[in-house]
Amino acid sequence: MRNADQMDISQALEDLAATENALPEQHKAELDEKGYTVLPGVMDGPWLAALREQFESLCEAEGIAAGIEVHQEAGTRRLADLVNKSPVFDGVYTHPTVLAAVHHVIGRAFKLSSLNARDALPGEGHQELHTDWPSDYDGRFHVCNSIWLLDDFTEENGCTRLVPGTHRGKHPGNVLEDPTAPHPEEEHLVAPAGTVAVFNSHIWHGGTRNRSKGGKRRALHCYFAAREHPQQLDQGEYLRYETWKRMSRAVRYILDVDVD
Ligand SMILES: O=C(O)CCC(=O)C(=O)O
Repeated sequence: MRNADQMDISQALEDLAATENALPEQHKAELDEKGYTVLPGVMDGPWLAALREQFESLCEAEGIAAGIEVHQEAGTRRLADLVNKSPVFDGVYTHPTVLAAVHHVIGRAFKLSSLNARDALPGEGHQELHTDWPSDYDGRFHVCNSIWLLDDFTEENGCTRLVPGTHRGKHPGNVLEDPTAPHPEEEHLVAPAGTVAVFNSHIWHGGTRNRSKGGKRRALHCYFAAREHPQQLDQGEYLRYETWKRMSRAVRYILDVDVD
C-alpha cells in the first residue's frame, strides 16, 4: 500500500484523475503510430473567452518584454511563465486527458517544462521543421508537447505542420536539406478553437506562415519533459507564493516544486 503522504507520478496522476482510462485507446494508438493526436472540444466557450482575454491583456501589459522568460521570435507574439500569470491557466497544465496522453508518450515520471503562448502575425510565423529534443530517437521519449487552439487553425492562418511517424527517427537537422521547405508527408493541424493536439515532441513539426488578412491564430504550448531533464522554465525559480498556495500537492509535483 502506498503512503498517502508520499507523492510520486502514480499518486499525482491518480489525484488529478489522469489515469490510464482517461485517454481512449484510439488516441493512444495515434500517439504511438503517428506521434500526435487531436482532442476536440477541450476548452468550452467561456474558458476560451477568458483565455483569449488574458492572452491579450498580458501582451499589452508586457509589451516588448513579452515572452522573454523563455523565448522571443520575430513575427510572433509570445508569452511565457503563464503558470504564474493568471488562475485561468490552471486547468491547462492539470488537464486529466492531456496528462494521461503525456504519460502515455513519456512512459515514466515527468513534469511541466513550460507553459507559453504563441501567435503568428499576418505574413509571418513560418518555422523550420524541428523537434523539441536535440538528437535522434534513442529508444525512449523524453519530451511531449500540447498545443491549445485559442482560435480556429486554418490552412491560411499559420496552422502547425507535423510529419507523422518521424518521432522514431532522425533529428531533422541531421537529414533534411532544407527544413523550411514543405515536406511531402506533412499533415496540417486544421481544427476549431477549443481543440488540443498532444504531440510527441520528437516528431518533426513547426508553425506555418499566417497568410490570412489579419486573422489571429493564438495558441498555448503546454510542454512536459521526463523528470530527469531540466525544465525549459525553472518552475521553482519563477513560482509565486500565491500560485503555490492555490495548488494541490499533486499539481506541485507536476510542476516539480516543493510539495509541502
Ligand atoms: O505554434 C506552432 O504552431 C508551433 C510552434 C513551435 O513548434 C515552436 O515554437 O517551437
